[in-house]
Amino acid sequence: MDEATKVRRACFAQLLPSALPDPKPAEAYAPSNIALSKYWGKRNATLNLPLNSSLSISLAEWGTTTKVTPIDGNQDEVVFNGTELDNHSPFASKMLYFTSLFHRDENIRFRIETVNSIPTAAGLASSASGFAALTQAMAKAFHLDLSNKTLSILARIGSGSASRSFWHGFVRWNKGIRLDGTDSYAEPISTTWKDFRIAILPIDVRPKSQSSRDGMNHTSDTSPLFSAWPANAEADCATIEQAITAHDIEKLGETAEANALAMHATMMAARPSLCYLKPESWIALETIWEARAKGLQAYATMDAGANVKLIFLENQETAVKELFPQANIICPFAHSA
Ligand code: 2P0
Repeated sequence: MDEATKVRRACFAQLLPSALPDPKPAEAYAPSNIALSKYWGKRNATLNLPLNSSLSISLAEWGTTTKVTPIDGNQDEVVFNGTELDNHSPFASKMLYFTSLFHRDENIRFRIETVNSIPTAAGLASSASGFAALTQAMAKAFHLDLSNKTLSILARIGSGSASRSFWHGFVRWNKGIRLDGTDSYAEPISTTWKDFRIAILPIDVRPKSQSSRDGMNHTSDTSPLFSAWPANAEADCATIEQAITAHDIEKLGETAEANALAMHATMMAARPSLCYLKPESWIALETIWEARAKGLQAYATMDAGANVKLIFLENQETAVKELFPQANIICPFAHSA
């Protein structure tokens, strides 16, 4: 067993009972999330421990449902959106590696069925909701009644952003300082903001050329601008949390947009340069900036891909739709009291 697997297994062992009962079939749903202040850079790559805290909004019914079923035979089975995958494909091998951290038993086999409710055409690949749903389904399969905090720690080991997908609404992932990561988990922010909206502008829905994991590592390893990022991002996270509590969309939007652009600046300064944004992304940004100069109150954020996401309130929805008829608008608090 390689060193990284030993370390990850030790973390799971700390949080799970030493003996697990026989698994049963189980299913779970987790929403995807968009970071308003980003996770970009790790203090520990084995456990996905971040250099800075981050803060996200969950995407309500846009997410992942995962069903795990124990099966006989000598092969696991992985199905994604109805298509049976080769177990050696990148998606299947990541899922199967993660389930093995749970059960630690060479002889247990699962069928893992993952369905994304996120329209493929929205170009929003989601390892966040995928790992969060899988973590929850595996916990249920082994009859474990784990807290969301524990689920968040376990899912983080699969993919950092998954730690934020156990709640609806706004969620903050605390970076933590411990070496074993037991203080690096997410927590919900108790503010409900009914008229808060997020829109996805699909720009390039093909798989990206470099994974976020590789892009993040390449940026922190080679970008001369990266040293300024963690403290800046930590401060943005705090400012955004204050803005949420105060329902201050201007402060929230301006800080989130600046945070995303700062993250992209660190990537562009990497050597060789990394740029996920496409000409159409820049056109969308120009359009937003021009409209904002004329009074539109909408702000942009971009992740490790070309798509642009908009942040605004319900009273700007008509104007946003006029400007971007292709926008997919999400109401993150539609179902909250
Ligand atoms: C975020 N992203 O905060 C940032 C912004 C992309 C840009 O979290 O290596 O897939 O699995 O921990 O979680 C994407 O990174 O990376 C991400 P790993 P992950 O949402």
